[in-house]
Amino acid sequence: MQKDKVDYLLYLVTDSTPAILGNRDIGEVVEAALKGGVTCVQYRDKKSDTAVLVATAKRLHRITSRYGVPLLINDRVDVALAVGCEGVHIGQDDMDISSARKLLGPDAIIGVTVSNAEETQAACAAGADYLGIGTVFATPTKENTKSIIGVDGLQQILLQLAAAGSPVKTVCIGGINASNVSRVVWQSAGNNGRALDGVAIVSAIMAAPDPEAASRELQRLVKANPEFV
Ligand code: TZP
Ligand code: MG
Repeated sequence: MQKDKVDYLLYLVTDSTPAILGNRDIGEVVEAALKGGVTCVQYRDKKSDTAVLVATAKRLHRITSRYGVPLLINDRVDVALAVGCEGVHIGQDDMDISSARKLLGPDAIIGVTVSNAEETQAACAAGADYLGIGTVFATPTKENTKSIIGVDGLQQILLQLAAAGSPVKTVCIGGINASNVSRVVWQSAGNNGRALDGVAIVSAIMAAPDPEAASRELQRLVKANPEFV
């Protein structure tokens, strides 16, 4: 999979906790979301041990590969290497970007969470392929988040990237759902700013009674936005 062809439009981040996944099967929920139009999947599981992470990631990778969609692993460069999936998503407290790049190679996708100007500058300089910008809105899915940046904070970062002429791709994350996604995409681009490449979503897809329908509706809303034309 060529990483410059990756579509970040509707980026699903998984969650295996009972509050979100319940007793459903993660593979079935992810496959339903893929049928509904998810374009990128991040396997995020903060609790399971390494054996479960590797086994689940292998299974998810078989599923995402059938849809031609990349699978990224949250935090764990070793799991991504073991599975041979398309890349990782790392936070500010995880392995640094250049070490991850050294291990994964030039073709891997490396995404980084950023919430302010300094982190954005550093992630771009270190060669991140995309940025997960947030937390936009407070969300029960990630309670210990250090910074809620709002749509204004998101727009500031997009303006910074536009001013720098950066080629890095962008998604926003945190509390995004069908009721606010259009406004977030529209407002964050501002008048002469730069548009997001996509939106990253956990609960509005993973916890939806019908993840396929939820994904289809979110994709419709994002695509209807003139910023994405
Ligand atoms: N990083 C910032 S907020 C968040 C992550 C992983 C969780 C977003 O979850 P939701 O349910 O889409 O608000
Ligand atoms: Mg992390």
